[in-house]
Parts: sequence; structure tokens; C-alpha cells
Amino acid sequence: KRIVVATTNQGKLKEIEEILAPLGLSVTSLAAYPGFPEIEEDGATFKENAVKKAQFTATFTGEIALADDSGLEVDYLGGAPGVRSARFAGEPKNDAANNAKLLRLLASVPWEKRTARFRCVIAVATPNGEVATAEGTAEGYILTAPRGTGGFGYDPLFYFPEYGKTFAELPPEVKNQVSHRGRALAKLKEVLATLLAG
Ligand code: ITT
Repeated sequence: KRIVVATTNQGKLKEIEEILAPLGLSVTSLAAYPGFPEIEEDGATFKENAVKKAQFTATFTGEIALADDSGLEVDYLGGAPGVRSARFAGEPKNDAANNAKLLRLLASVPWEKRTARFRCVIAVATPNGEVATAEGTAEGYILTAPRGTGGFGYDPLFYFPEYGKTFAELPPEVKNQVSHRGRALAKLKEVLATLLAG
């Protein structure tokens, strides 16, 4: 059975492939569909954006599609960057610029007020219009300087207290077990198995 992962983010794609590996699916990505248009992420919520990306991709490709919309919510910033996480520092998307902006905005903020969480909504859609979603979160703190080289995006700044490490310092399989993405996908595994059996 085949599934298309509707993302242009290589970091996400790698993690989703690793998490889905035990299901024995044939996972393709948008790279297999030349001419695939850019989908505007204009939703107010992660869920709206995830559903939009999954439904469009299922319709365009005629395959079951899985999309991930995710981001970082920083309490001191009232939940920003949130759905705007990928473009926090403007166009084009730039992880280094996003991280620099986050450090700047939190420069004088004490440790106990640097709480944050990653949130991820995964949507799975079929070409005939079925859709299922699940959400996962991971709670942590924003450091004052980056640590670690793994993962992607805000990972070097995201300290995960349960392991005393940033997400960029965790081995990939450990991040995948505890991350917002890992948790959302774990919730969807049964739905996925059912859809793919049909
Ligand atoms: P697609 O829409 O093509 O999937 P994108 O990068 O634009 O790619 P989003 O709109 O969902 O995806 O933005 C998610 C951003 O949130 C991403 O660019 C990172 O900056 C951040 N993010 C999400 N999950 C993360 C993780 O596990 N570790 C670090 N940063 C993450």
C-alpha cells in the first residue's frame, strides 16, 4: 500500500518515514510529483492547514496522503510563532533566522518564563474525501543558546526536561518517541492501518 507524505520539509519527511517504517508502507514524497504546486498555508489553526495540505495532495495525486502542520508555541510570546513558525523571521523560510529572532525576543526573559511547546497535527486524506486527524504536543523550555546538531528547525533551542537535553541532542529514535510528531502519528496508526487495509 502506498502513501504520499505531503511535505517539502526534509526534516519532517525523514522523521515521518522513520516513524511509519514499522507499518511496511511504500512512502513517496512530493518529489515524486513534478509540477506539484505550492499550497498556501492560510489556515488559523494547525488542523486547518494539515487538512488542507492532505486533501489537496490526495486529490492531486490520487493516492492516500499524509500531511503535517506543526510549530512552536512560546508562552511568553502569547503562543507565537505558532502556525507561523516556518516563516517567523519572514520569507523565505529560514531556520537560522527564525532561531535568531526567537533568542532576541526572549533575551531578558528568565528561565521559569521560557516555557514552550511543540504542537503537531497530522492529517490523512483519501482521494474520495475521507479525512482523519490527530494532534500531539511536547512541553519544554527555550534555551538562551543552541545545543546539539540533530533534528531541524527550533530543535537546538528546545530543552526537553524529561531527558535533560534539547531535541537536537536526542538520538532520532528517541526524539521520535517523545516528540509532538511521534505522539500525533502514534494516535493515527490504527486509523492508518484501517484506511490502508481498505
Ligand atoms: P510543509 O508545509 O511543506 O510540511 P513547513 O516547514 O512549511 O513544511 P509548517 O508550516 O508545518 O511546515 O512549519 C513547521 C515549522 O515549525 C518548521 O519549519 C519548524 O520551524 C517548526 N517545527 C515543527 N516541528 C519541528 C520539530 O520537530 N523540530 C523543530 N522545529 C519544528
